[in-house]
Amino acid sequence: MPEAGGFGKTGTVRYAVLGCGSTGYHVARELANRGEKVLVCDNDEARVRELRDQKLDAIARDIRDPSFLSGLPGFEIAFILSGDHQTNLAAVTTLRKAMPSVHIVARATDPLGAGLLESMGADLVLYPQQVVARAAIHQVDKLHVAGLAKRLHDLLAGWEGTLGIITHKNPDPDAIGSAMALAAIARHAHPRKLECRIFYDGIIGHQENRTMVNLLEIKMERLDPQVIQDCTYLALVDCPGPGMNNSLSPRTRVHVIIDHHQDGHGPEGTAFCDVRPGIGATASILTQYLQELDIPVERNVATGLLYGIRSDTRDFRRNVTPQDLLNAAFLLPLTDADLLDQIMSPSLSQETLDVLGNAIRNRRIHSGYLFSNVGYIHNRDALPQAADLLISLEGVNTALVYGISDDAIIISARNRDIRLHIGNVLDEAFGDIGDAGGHPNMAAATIPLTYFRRVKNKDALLALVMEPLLKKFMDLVGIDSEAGNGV
Ligand SMILES: [Mn+2]
Repeated sequence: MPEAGGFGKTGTVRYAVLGCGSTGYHVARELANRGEKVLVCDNDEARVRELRDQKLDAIARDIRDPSFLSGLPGFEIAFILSGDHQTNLAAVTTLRKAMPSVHIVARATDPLGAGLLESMGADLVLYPQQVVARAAIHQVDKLHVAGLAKRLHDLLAGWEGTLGIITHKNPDPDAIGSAMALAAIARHAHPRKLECRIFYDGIIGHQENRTMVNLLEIKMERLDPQVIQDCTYLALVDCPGPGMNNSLSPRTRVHVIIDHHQDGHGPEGTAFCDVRPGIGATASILTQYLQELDIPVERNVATGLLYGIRSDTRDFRRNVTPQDLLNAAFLLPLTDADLLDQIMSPSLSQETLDVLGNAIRNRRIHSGYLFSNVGYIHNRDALPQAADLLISLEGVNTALVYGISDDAIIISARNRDIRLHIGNVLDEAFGDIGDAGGHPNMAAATIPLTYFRRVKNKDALLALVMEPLLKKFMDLVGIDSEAGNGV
């Protein structure tokens, strides 16, 4: 058996392709085309001559033979690609023993053989049939998105008048960035005949979101029923339907829906609907459209979209998919890095600081659950920030922060217990009396005060209402609310 150190006497190459049938040949050719030095071994002398004729560095060796490495130059990465399972298994065994640090990619001839190759020391096992299936599905997905983008573009190109783009209530960067991008697509499709206006309701509360709107010079108007009358067409971004996280009546006819939330899909008659719960941000979907349509992306639109993807995925740490990363990579060179930096590091408002302070001070922890009452709040966007902060506390798996505004009780929840879907729990606990739901790891609920709006002492009202609500929540997740001692 040759020593690992014995290689390299005749020079070193980076890659070796061991077993050179059609799969091996394609890998060797691809590497050679990239200018890489590749060593090829095959036991068929005639095949070796053929490969040499094609300017490949080929040597006749039977890779089943435990001494096949003797006299070969050293290499760092080996592709073991013959069409025979026993041959590949023998080669993996020999190679792993002789060259412990070499990186081994081996071909399986059936799914069962894959495990065996791995157990003998292959770092990566490829089963070509599966590789082909995945590539085919990836291509079909890409075709599907290209088709969607084109359909949206064609639709917009046929419209004249005003397109009202509506974000969800209290819009976040994903909603705002997506609205900007949809307006850019509409401008491209129909530059003179279709005017775009962006609407929102609630407030743009988070200091970073306000900075985004100011620095990117986004014109956003308040949504009121009268203005909606002025629009020829309506589009919803980052919310799944009329009346779902926006103040439209559920019967409002909307023409375009683009979203990534789980619940709901476009009502009948929606001209264009793309709701993809699998993806990390609506801004990701819009980025795909811009890419597929080959529309030049303006600096402020690219910056808005990238900020949308980053903030919805909490900087690529939450609900992120490979597609989100690809889209972010596409946007990065088109963005204004200084501007993004300014948006992401705005000054903290006094009120936000107070809410964070209250949330920290009033926290109560029970069996890994943290509850905190922040009392009366003016700016509801401080609440998710408080929840984000408190979930990072040691020993806390789930954080529920709640407060009261002039017209609603607001709950913001974060969760890192994988057995719990906090969105579903909030929906079950509060869905019958308000708007509640979200993702497995983040969720929110808004419970309107209706008749109790006029109650002056909001703090007392909050304590009164929350007691049975928290009990219901605790019963659902299975903590003993009695032992919780007034949690
Ligand atoms: Mn979103």
